Amino acid sequence: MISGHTLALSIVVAALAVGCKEKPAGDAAPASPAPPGAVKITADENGFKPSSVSFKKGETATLVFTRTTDDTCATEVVFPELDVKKDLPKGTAVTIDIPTDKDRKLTFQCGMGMYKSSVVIN
Ligand SMILES: [Cu+2]
Repeated sequence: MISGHTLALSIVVAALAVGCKEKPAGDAAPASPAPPGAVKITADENGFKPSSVSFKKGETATLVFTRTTDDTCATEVVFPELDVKKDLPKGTAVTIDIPTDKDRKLTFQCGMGMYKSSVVIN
């Protein structure tokens, strides 16, 4: 199940890789310090890493995204269920607070809907 998903994703990534770099390289800004308890997520040529994060219901949950390469489609991160979309400038930590008021699984992905990843709250 996981391998099938990964394979399908790889094909999509390969097919779109050429047309996926829409932004020029910017100067890397210094990363701001992450709040305590935050989970760091790297956006690189393989997508988001880790691709699955879990938080306890009711606890403060923060994700800190940092893009480390220009060779990726993940120049922004989108949380469709939260209606959140943030640019990920290379080398800059971008903090997103995750609501943990109820059990659920949230998806996050790049702007084109590839690199699907998840946050589980339970
Ligand atoms: Cu993409």
